[in-house]
Amino acid sequence: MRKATLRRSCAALAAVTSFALAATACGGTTKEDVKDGAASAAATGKADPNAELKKGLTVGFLPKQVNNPYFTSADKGGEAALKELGSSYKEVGPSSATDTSGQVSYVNTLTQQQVDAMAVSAQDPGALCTALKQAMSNDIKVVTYDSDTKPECRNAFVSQASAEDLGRTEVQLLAEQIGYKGEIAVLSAAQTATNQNTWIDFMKDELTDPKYKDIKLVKVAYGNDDAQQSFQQTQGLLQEYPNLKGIISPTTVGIKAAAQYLSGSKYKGKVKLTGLGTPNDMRKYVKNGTVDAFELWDPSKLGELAARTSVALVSGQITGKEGETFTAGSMGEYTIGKDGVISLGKPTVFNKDNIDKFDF
Ligand code: RAM
Repeated sequence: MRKATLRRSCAALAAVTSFALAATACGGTTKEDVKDGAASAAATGKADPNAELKKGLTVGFLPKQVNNPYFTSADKGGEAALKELGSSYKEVGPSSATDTSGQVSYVNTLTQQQVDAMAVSAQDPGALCTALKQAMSNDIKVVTYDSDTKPECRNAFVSQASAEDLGRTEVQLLAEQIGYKGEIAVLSAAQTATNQNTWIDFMKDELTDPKYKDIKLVKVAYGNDDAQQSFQQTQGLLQEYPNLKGIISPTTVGIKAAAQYLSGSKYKGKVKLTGLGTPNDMRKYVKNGTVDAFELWDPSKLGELAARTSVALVSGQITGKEGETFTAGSMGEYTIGKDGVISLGKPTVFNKDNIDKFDF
């Protein structure tokens, strides 16, 4: 049987039976490219930094939500990098950021299709674990980007920035804007989102510093990365807390909807808003005085780094262990940190002075 046929029949077997059974029946030869660096890394469990980067791979991107402009931009970065590296890109994913079972099905689909690697932004830290472990046991490299799962359920996590920095700086930005006094609220994405929940934990910790003693976090609301729900949640916050002085929205969908609500209301410029948004979404609200400053990283660079990490893993240059290094093309050298985390870098703070320099 030719290897390509073997791959297909094993994938078909995996589709109708359990993955464990399929892997056994296929004698562990479900992938044809057991050679070069990847083979030596698999055999020794050690990274080979000099292994040649493989071409002709397929990397599947599975964002939290396909119709979210943030992920469109991130995944385009991944697509361009894969093209440059001579590999193929595909994107699958749910249209709602709260469709966790949909995400699980997409992981299984990518596994059945025997992609070489998948880059996943997890809607929930635990829900995808079993499916991701099955993917890894089928010799598929799993990278999370943007929003992580548990460390044992993936090979590496490509993080947008230090979660601690993001959580703390958002509180610092808002505290300055409201003069360190008053009630504040958070408008988040989905209640289960790993990335937002990690940032919110750091925000709460930052708020325990005595310099914020006159600031009170009154509520964390969830707009589920849905424009309409986020808009309504903002409206609800202001009805429930008429003395609210500020909102932090650590989601590009949430901050845009909150800005839209505030800019058309009597609260414009009075209730301060910061968080994570794209300069293109937020430009008009910065120019019309609704928003002073907010932050973000370049999503396309995040997608590019996820793609380059996936190819480096499949090629055996890295295995995901702390201390390993690799060169991510023109992005330069990256070192894998604790728990397999690779950090993109520092976010940018945008305000009226610099926002026109950015186009994403
Ligand atoms: C939304 C998503 C994404 C998050 C950004 C900031 O697009 O929730 O996961 O990283 O906002």
